[in-house]
Amino acid sequence: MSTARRVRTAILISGRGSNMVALIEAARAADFPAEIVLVAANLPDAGGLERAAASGIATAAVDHRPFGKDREAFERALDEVLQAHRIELIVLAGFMRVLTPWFVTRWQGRLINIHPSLLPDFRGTHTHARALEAGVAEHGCTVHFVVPELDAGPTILQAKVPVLPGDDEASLSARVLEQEHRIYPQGLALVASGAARLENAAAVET
Ligand code: NHR
Ligand code: GAR
Repeated sequence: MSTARRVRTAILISGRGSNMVALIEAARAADFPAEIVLVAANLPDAGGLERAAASGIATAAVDHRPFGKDREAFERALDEVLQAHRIELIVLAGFMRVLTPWFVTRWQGRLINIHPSLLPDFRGTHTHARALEAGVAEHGCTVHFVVPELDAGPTILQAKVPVLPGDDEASLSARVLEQEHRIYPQGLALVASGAARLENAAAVET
């Protein structure tokens, strides 16, 4: 219903932000259950920041580098920005910093990611190269809740693509990215509307 309150959502990026653009465009619809109110990056020169600002969305850069190895100190600075914007839900879109249990527990159930593989296959980085090397017939992407263990959170949605003869990393990643842009807005809508929820998350030692 168009009168429903929209969930205040932040997108975290590190790079070009093509998924961010897909999410911003989907959230333009008045009946979309999430409102994108902030785009934040851990790299001040992330290309997506300018694109977000051009769409009239508030942006923030919290550079992780001055914090050195103190990941939690970086995350406390990021969290302050999120609190200042009264953020309720976080969407990682090509965000390349592993998050500590402190941050993930704080945002548990309100923090989602898209990963360019059919999880639980190919956790971590360089997923397309590894899928080609493994010779799989199908590859794809997964929208999942973030839990402290990397790429191990429960799946919300997946999309599959075929691996075709002659594929290289560029052709395969482009085919997957097209599906990311389709399912990430759907996944965000499921979480923002309450249709998908994180239940029985493993207890975390903090
Ligand atoms: N944090 C937790 N706790 N759990 C997840 O599932 C997370 C996460 C943070 C980011 C996205 C991600 C992915 O989809 C994500 C999921 C970065 C790395 C990584 O190794 C791994 C996974 C993901 C993002 N980052 C290096 C680091 O030291 C830096 C790599 C670089 O800068 O290029 O943080 O796969
Ligand atoms: C996307 O393919 C996303 O799945 C991937 O990075 C790309 C970001 O593109 N994420 C990861 O690999 C997380 N480790 P984008 O900036 O154009 O959305």
